[in-house]
Amino acid sequence: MITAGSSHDQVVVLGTAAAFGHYCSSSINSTSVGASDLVPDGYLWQFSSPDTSSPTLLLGQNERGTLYGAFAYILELAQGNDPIKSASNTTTIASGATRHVSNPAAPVWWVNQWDNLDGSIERGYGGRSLFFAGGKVVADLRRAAAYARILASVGINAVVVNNVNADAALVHTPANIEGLGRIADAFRPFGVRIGVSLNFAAPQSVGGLQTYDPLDASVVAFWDDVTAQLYKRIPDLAGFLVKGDSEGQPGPRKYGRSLAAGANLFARALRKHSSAAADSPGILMYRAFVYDQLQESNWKADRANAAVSYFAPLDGQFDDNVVVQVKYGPIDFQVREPASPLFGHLQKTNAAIELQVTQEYLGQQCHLVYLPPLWRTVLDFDMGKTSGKASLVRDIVTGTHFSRPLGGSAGVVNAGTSDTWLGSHMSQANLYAYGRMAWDPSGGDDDNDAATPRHIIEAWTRLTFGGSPAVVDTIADMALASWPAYENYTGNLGMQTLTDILYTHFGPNPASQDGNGWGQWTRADKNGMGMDRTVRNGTGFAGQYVGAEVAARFESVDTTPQDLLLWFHHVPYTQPLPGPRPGENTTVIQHIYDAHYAGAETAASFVTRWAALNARNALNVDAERYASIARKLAFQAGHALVWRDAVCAFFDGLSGIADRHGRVGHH
Ligand code: GCW
Repeated sequence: MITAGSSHDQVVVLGTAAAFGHYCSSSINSTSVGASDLVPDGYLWQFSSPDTSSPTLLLGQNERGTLYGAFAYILELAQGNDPIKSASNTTTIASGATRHVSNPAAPVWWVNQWDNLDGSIERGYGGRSLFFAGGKVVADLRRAAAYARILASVGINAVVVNNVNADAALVHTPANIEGLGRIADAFRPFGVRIGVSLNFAAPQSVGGLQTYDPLDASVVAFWDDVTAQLYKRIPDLAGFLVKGDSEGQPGPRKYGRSLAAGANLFARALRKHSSAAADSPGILMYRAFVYDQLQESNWKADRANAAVSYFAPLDGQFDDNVVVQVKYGPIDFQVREPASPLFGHLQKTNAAIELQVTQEYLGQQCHLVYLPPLWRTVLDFDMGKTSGKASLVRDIVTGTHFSRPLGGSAGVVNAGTSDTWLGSHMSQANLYAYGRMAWDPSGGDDDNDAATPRHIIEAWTRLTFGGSPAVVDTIADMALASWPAYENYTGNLGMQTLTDILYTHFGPNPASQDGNGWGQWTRADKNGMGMDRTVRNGTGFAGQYVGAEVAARFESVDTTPQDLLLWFHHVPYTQPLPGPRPGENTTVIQHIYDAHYAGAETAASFVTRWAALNARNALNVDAERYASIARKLAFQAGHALVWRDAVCAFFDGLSGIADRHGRVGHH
C-alpha cells in the first residue's frame, strides 16, 4: 500500500481492497470499502466528505484493478479534472463519503498483434515488430515494456503477441519459448498477460508427426506438451488464439472434424493448467473468420454467409473456456457493414467482438479516421428479440444477454517501432478509445455518458494536446467528421471500401472489386450495382438475422437503411433515393457522385481547420507533432481527390449516366 501527499486532505491511499481492509481492520472493514461491489480487475475511488479527515481511497479488487484505478485517476488529473466531480456512477455512502465503482464489462479485453517472427507486421503501419526480428524474440524488450504501460493505461488486460497467420516455429524451439517468457516478464509489471497464436499444422510441420488431426492422440499429446512448456515459463499465460481453415491456414476440416473439435483441442490443453498465477483458466480465442473461395458466377454465392453457416450449427459444442472471436461485420473490416449476424446465434457459446485499430481498409494511418462511431453502429445493433428482449451486440459480447461466463473484445492494434507506435499521432486516439470501449461498451446512448465517441476524443485530446477549448473542439469535430467523410469518398451506400482488394487494401481500385475469388463483390455492371442478399432472390444473407423483424427490414429495399442499401440489394443506378434535404430526390448514381465530392471537401477542410488553430496560436502542440499531423492531413486531402475522381470516373464510364452537376466525365 502506498500513500502520497503532504497535507492530510490530499492523502490518497492506494492498494487492493483486501489489503486495505486488513491494514485498517481496527476502524474500517472491507465491506465498508465496497469490496463486494467489485469484480476481478475492477476498482473504486472513495472520497471522504469534506468535514472528515479520511484520505481518498483508490482500491482495486486485485492488483491489476488497483493499477487501472490509478491510471484512470491520473488521466482525470492530467486533464485538469477533479476526479470527484468527473466520476460517473457515484453513490453516497455512510459518513457522507462518495464512492465511484468501475468494473470491466467482461473478462476479455485483449489486443491482437499480427507480428511475424521475421519482424514484419501483417497490416501494420507503425514500423517493425516490438517483439520479433530474424526468427526470434528481440533481446531488448524495453520498448515492448513501454507498450505494456500504454496498454495498461488504457485498460487492456492481455495481448496476443504474434500473427493469427501463425508461424509454427514460435512455440516449438526452447529459445522461442524462453523468448515468449521474456515478453511476458516485460508485460507482467503492468498487469498485461500475453497470449500466443498457434498454427494448427504445427504437430506435422514442426513436430514430426504424420498428422494434425485434432482427434488423434499423438496430436493431443503434442499440444499438451507445448502448453505445459509455455505454462512452465509463463504461469499466467492468458491463452491462445487460433485461425483455422481460412485464407490458406490449416484447420480441422482437413480431417473432416468440426471447428468445435478444433477449438476444444486447445481449450482442453489450457484447462489442465489453471493456476493461481493466472487467476482464471487460459482462454482459447477461436476466430469465426472462416470462409472459402467462391464462384462469382453463382448469384447465390456469398462470403458474408460463411460465419453463420459454419458456426451456428455448432452452438453449444464449444468448451466453456472457448471464446469465438467474431469480426464486427460479416465480410472484413469494411467502412460500413451490418453487424455480423453470428452474434445472434452464439447463445450457448462465449463470444467476443473483433475490432480493428490498425486501419487496414480505412486509410492505413495516412488518413484521419476516428473509428468509435463505426464501432458504436455495431455494438448498439439490436439482433432482434431473443429470450423476449432486445439483443444488443454489446450485451451479447459481454456475456450478459445469454448469461455466458466469458466474452468481451479483441482489438487488432499492430503497434510497432515507429515513434508514434501506430504510424500517426491521430491514430492513437483509436487505441485509447478501444481501451475505453472494451472496458465499458455501453456508452453512447446518453450524451452525458463519458464513454460516447465525443467524450472519448475530447478526453484523448486534452491528454495529448492540452485543454485549450479551441484545440479540443477542433480535433473532436474533425475526428467525428472523419469516418463519414472517409465513407463518402471511398464507398457510400454500403458498397464497401472500393480499395484495391487484391493486394494493398490502400487507394482506390473499384475495378478490382468484381472478377475475383475473394468474395468482396459489388456486382457493378452497366445497369446497376449491389449484392442481392435477400432471401427472396439473392444470397439469403438477410435471413441470417435471428430476429425476424431484422431480417424483414433488410429484405426490402424500402426499409433497408440507406447506408446499407447496396450491401443488401442490387439496384439500377437510376434507383430513386431521398435527397439530402427534405423534398429533394436523387438517384443511386447521383448519390455516388455527390458523396464523393462531399467527402473530399470535408477532407480538404481538415487541412484548413488544423492550420487555423496554428494561426490563432491556440495550439498547445510542439512544432514537430503539428507539422507531422499537417503533412498527414494534406496527404489525406490529396488522396481524397484521387479517390473521388477514380470512383466517379469508374461509375461514370460504367453507367454512362452524367453527373447532374457536370463535374464528372465528358458528357
Ligand atoms: O483482412 C484480412 C487481412 C489479412 C488478415 C485476415 C485475418 C491476418 O487482409 O491480412 O490476416 O484478414 O483477419 O485473418
